[in-house]
Amino acid sequence: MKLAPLLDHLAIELPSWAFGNSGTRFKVFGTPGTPRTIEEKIADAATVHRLTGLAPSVALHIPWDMVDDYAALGDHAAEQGVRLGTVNSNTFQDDDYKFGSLTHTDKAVRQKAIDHHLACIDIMEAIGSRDLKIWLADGTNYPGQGDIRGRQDRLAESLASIYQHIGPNQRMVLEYKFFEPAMYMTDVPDWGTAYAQVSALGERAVVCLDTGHHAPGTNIEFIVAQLLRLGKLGSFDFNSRFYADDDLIVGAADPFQLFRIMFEVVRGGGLDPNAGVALMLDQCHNVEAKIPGQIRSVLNVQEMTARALLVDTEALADAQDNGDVLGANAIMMDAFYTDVRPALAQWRADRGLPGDPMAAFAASGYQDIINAARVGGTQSSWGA
Ligand code: PSV
Ligand code: MN
Repeated sequence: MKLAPLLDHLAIELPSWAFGNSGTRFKVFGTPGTPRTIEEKIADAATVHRLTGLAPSVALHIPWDMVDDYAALGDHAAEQGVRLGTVNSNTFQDDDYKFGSLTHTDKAVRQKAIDHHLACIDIMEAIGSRDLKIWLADGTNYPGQGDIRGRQDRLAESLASIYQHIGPNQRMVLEYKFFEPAMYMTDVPDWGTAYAQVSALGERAVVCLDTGHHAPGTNIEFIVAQLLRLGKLGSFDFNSRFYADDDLIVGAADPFQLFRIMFEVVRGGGLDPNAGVALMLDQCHNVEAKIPGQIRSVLNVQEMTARALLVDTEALADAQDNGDVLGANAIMMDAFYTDVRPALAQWRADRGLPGDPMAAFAASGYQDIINAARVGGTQSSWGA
């Protein structure tokens, strides 16, 4: 089974917020060992990387992960064997943003949101981060509440103000989501809107596809293929969903969908190191253990990527050209049904990694150590 070299390029960024507590509007459960600081979140993320070799970077969320000294934070990450990655902005937890941030009718509020992004760009410079990821909670709950067209215009203007400050080696990545917290419409609901907005800005503005941000039944791999074709697929936020934006472990709800997505990523050259497609998790672990939750997630992405790499693309093209519908479908399914786990255990062994990272974490005693050490202080939360 030939998985290298493409599989060797797989790098999945972990979100700092996955290590904090999270929940629903009904309850956020506290958990022993939950990090109180970004340094502790980074230590947990580094543990995932040490055991899997798959997660060399950690995304920050500002202001949740604000520190006084970003260079020192970068050094701390490097000491742990990881680096700092995407900077995620946050314009959804301030009273001023009740009726929008970058789309707000009040220029002062728009400027405040723009300034927040400029502060994020300063942080990116300090830590050598490439991507500024923008997910907006902006939208409306009732028909007539806002002027749909005017909000698009203001969004375009605000994004342009931010984009001017994006450095030559940096990118703006715009994420779409079809509902929530706004329920009637969001201002960036779909890939088409994100694509239209970033295309108006320039080359260094691209789209983030969050797998949980689509209506049920959406053919996400089609969107992947299209954005790659257009050169605008900047990043993934991986997670899985049964109902809404569930933020569950990627590949848990629908492994076949993850396989189909990774097949299109491979097909579109998205795994090539120069493709500029950042793979990230965007998940919350409400009831399951967080560090194993992240380990399981990166392993799921690796496993479905490996299966996607097994598709016999020559035979597939042949079957497609000859109108062999069932033959073509069988080629896809053969790859999907291949158990790649032994080959991946070998892949890990060849690289000095534990064959079974989940078992290795359980045996490591790391959880007991952090449970004992992280007492007092305030546990981090999504939405801290
Ligand atoms: C909210 O839906 C969300 O999960 C978005 O997907 C962002 O990427 C993430 O929060 C962090 O802001
Ligand atoms: Mn996301």
